[in-house]
Amino acid sequence: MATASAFTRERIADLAAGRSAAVRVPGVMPAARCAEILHALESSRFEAYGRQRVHPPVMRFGVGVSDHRANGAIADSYWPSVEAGRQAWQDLGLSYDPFALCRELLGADWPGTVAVGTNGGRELASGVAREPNYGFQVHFDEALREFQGDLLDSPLVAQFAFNLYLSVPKSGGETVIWRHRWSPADEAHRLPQSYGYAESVVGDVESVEIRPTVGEALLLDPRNFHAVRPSEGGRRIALGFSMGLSITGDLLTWG
Ligand SMILES: O=C(O)CCC(=O)C(=O)O
Ligand SMILES: [Fe+2]
Repeated sequence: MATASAFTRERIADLAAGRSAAVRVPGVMPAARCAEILHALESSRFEAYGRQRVHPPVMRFGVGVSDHRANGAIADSYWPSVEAGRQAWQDLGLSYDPFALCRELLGADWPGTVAVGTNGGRELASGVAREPNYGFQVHFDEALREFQGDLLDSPLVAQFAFNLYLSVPKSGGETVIWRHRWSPADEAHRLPQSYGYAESVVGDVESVEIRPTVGEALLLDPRNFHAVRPSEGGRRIALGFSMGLSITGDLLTWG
């Protein structure tokens, strides 16, 4: 786990190569801007992720492809909701696109471009605001396992998860990352019908616990099992999206 003052190409390369588990960049988004985005979101209606799969419930504003997966492919229902999500973000009335700002931060030092990924030429969603007040179960994220073939038009060689914290609770809300990647035996620890695993799946392997601060960005290797602890005393709201390193050398995002 590294703390840096910016997303340098070395930090991103370290993550892609599996040399580090996460990079945190505190204060990368000015507090006033976080407050502005948060203010716009606070009066908006968040929706729950699919409640069967995601329990305890996690609220989100915007669209995630994980809720639109059918037989290892993107379900048809995804595309109209990408459009609706885009409209909902526009209706917030901000004079900028918060996800475009995040992509700029990520691309400041990267030799290739940072762009929203496409599938069949269509742009995927650019991201969500997530509110896991009851936490996230221990889980991993890996498009190569969740989808058959390539999720994006350009194949990926590494995957990252990006979070930018707009609001953090008084206590709790820590992100925990374990030095453990999925193997078939882990399925014995799977929670029924859930995206998550019992904590026994990680045993006593090395872990890092991160207590996010407002304006901080965290880029992690989501192949490592990770979790978010329940929050107390305040909302935990973060901008989030997935990102891949494509074979072209570009960074491609999706929500
Ligand atoms: O909210 C966080 O800190 C991490 C959420 C998460 O599971 C992810 O970004 O993949
Ligand atoms: Fe995750």
